[in-house]
Amino acid sequence: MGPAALDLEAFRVPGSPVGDLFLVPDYVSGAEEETIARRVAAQRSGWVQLSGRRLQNHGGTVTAKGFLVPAPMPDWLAALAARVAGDVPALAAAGGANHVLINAYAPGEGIMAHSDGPLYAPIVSILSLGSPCVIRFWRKQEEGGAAGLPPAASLALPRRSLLVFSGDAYESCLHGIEEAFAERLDGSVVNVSAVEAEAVRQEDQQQRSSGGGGGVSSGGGGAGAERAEPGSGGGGGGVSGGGAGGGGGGGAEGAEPGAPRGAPAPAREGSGGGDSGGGGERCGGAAAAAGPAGPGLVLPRTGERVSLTIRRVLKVHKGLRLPGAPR
Ligand SMILES: O=C(O)CCC(=O)C(=O)O
Repeated sequence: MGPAALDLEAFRVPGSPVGDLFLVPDYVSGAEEETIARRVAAQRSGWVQLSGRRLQNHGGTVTAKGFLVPAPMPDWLAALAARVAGDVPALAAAGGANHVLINAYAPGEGIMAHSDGPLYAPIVSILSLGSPCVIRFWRKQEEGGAAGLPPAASLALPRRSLLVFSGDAYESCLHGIEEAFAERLDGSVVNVSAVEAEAVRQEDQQQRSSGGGGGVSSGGGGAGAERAEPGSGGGGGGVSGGGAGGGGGGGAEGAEPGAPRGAPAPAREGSGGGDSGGGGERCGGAAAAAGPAGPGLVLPRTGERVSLTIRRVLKVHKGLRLPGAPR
């Protein structure tokens, strides 16, 4: 018998101004993390270099009209996607996962604010490996022009955790990750305790870097100390998209020129075929208290972060499929 199904509801993030966020710490073990990371790295031909991150697309490509032309995933990835779908009832109810994007972010890289849009079932599962980071959610604005508003909520993502979001977070917000070497654990971060052990005070970091004391070791990762400048580290500076790359597969992101630092530019994602799902709208924090939570508490990126975004593309092409693709 396999492991008992997860009670996802038990992992709903409490006290968040953005609803329908779930975070499962240690979703995979350290050994599993290593194995997955090795397998991801072995897919050498699969990487597409984007501005600000590397990307692999699995499960098929998406046509201009938003249909998935299915292609087989590596067995290990199909098994992982099936496991996640088994643990996420809304994903299972949508028919299971049929698409995975793998993003790799070096320290200092990120992904602009975007929404995933109607291409997908409105439920996202993201497995984080390698390094912690902070994902930020901005409320979509009815009208543009709210550039620079703080996030409505932010969530620290420990490595090996599974983030699931739907409902309010999916429908009403954009999400993004700042291009930061060390992330500000400001007042918008609703779960600082999840990464407390890895967080460091900015003054410590400054002291160490100015004293030539070398890196701040964090979470066993031995991260180089990077100075966080409050209010900086924004991802607005052109994490540009060009889609999921590799022939599509969901994820067209486009930077908004001139977006301020500190708030990634809004973008559209979703179809490769142009539907925005509300992406591209300016996103501002309704209830955000984005001032610093403590004196300069920051979360260093301890190395490359690899994330696996596991989703369901809703429309699957009936006629076209690549050999070996699942039905
Ligand atoms: O890397 C992440 O955690 C976010 C990825 C993401 O937003 C996406 O694949 O659409």
